[in-house]
Amino acid sequence: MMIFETVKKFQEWRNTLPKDQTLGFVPTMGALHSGHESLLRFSAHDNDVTVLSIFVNPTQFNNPDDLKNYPNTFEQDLAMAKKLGVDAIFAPKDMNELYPDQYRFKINESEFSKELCGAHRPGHFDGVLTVVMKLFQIVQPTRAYFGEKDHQQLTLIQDMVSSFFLPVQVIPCPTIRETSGLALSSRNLRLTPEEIQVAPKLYQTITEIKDRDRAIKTLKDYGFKIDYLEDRNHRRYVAAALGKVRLIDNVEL
Ligand code: PAJ
Repeated sequence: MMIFETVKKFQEWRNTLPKDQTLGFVPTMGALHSGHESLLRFSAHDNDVTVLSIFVNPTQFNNPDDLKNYPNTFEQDLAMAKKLGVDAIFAPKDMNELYPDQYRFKINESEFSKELCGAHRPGHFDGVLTVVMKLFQIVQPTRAYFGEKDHQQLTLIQDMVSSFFLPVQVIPCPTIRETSGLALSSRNLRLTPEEIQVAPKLYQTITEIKDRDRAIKTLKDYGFKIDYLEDRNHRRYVAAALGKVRLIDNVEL
């Protein structure tokens, strides 16, 4: 398994791959769990070569504490990648590697990116779309794998790909959950033992209580601080904080 920290070294390797080989790409911010693992398995199944990227992208964090506290389990991540047959990891250590322009150029979507998570995290989706665009240019994947866990992100990336005629197929992958229903997330590592007991109520409530106002009240009673709970396009989206940890989830209605 190859590990690259610079764009140049990665591109040199990319250029050695035969043109007729398919390349599957899984972009992540590390602290890998079974959700990421499932994306990597889909990619390895569908493609000749699988590339994983690990980069905690500063431009998508509107909260400096969230960035500072983002979990880092790099050695474990390497072990998981190796076990799953990942061919190469692109893991730039330095922000300048991906932002030689100091973020002077960015992708800005003007509608859906301003709603739901975008309304509560100003600039978040500009950061996500910009880094994914950069990664697509560097990695040049045939297929790229994204989780439905971040459904708004997935939708915006699909729309960006079609708007800019990017030659990549975006493959949506189902949300992986604990048996309790809690969606796996790197941020779950930061929940206290008490919060871990309450966290599954998020999924249970949005699936079991159809009435929106009652669902919101129930979550508040459990101690969640709600950012939003909205039903649209046959899907229910929720973001809520438990202590210092912000959780998101969504289900098909
Ligand atoms: P990250 O949160 O590390 O997630 C990487 C990918 O794993 C995303 O496509 C996400 O939807 C998926 N994922 C996370 N938890 C999942 C779960 N429980 N089940 C299925 N898939 C899951 O999303 C990002 O990183 C970043 O915004 C990124 C796209 C890498 C851009 O920086």
